[in-house]
Amino acid sequence: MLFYSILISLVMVVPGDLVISEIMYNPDGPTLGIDDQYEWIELCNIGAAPLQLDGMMLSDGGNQLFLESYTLEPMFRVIVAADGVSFTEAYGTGIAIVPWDGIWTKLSNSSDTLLLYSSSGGVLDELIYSDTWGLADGDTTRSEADGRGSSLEKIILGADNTEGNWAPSIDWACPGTDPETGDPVCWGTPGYVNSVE
Ligand SMILES: [Ca+2]
Ligand SMILES: [Ca+2]
Repeated sequence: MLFYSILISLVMVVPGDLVISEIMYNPDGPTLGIDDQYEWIELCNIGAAPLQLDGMMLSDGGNQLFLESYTLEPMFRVIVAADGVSFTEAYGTGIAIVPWDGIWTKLSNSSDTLLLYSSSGGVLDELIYSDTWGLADGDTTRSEADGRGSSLEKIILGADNTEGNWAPSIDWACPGTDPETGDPVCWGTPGYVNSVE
C-alpha cells in the first residue's frame, strides 16, 4: 500500500504543480556565449509531491524535446539546458540538469511561446514572452534580459505568466564582466530561488 501511494504521488501531475520559473532566452554573447549553446530553461516543482519528469515535453510549437528520467522534489528546481557541457562550463557542476532527447526548443530573441506538456500530453504551463518584458521605463533599447546578461525570472511562481509577473534577474551570483564597460554581468539564478521572487 505504501509503495502504491508513492507510485501514485510520482505520476500524478496537474497544471500548476510544475512551472517554467526562469528562462535564458538571449544569453549575453560576449560574456556567456551563443544562443545555441547557452540558452536554458528552469523548471520548479511547486506542488506538494515529488514529480517524475520522464516523458514530459517542452515545445515552442515546432521543435520538441522530451525530458528523460528525473525526480524533482517539491520546491526544487532543475535546468533544461540547450547544451549541458556548455552550461556546466559556465555555471559549474553544482546545478541539477535534466537529460533530454529530441530537438532543442529554440528560444527566440524577439518573442516566443514555450509550452510544457505532461507525459500524457496535457499542457502543464505556457509562457508567451517578449523581448520587451522587463524593459526599464525610459529605456528605448533593450531589456536586461535581452542579451544584456540577465535571465527572465518569474516573480510569483504560482501566478499567471503575465508580463508583470516576469522580470530580468538582478542577482550577481555568477558574474561575468562586460568587455566594454567592465561592469559585472548577471547570468540569472539557474537552479536557485529567483532574484526577483
Ligand atoms: Ca535565443
Ligand atoms: Ca532561478
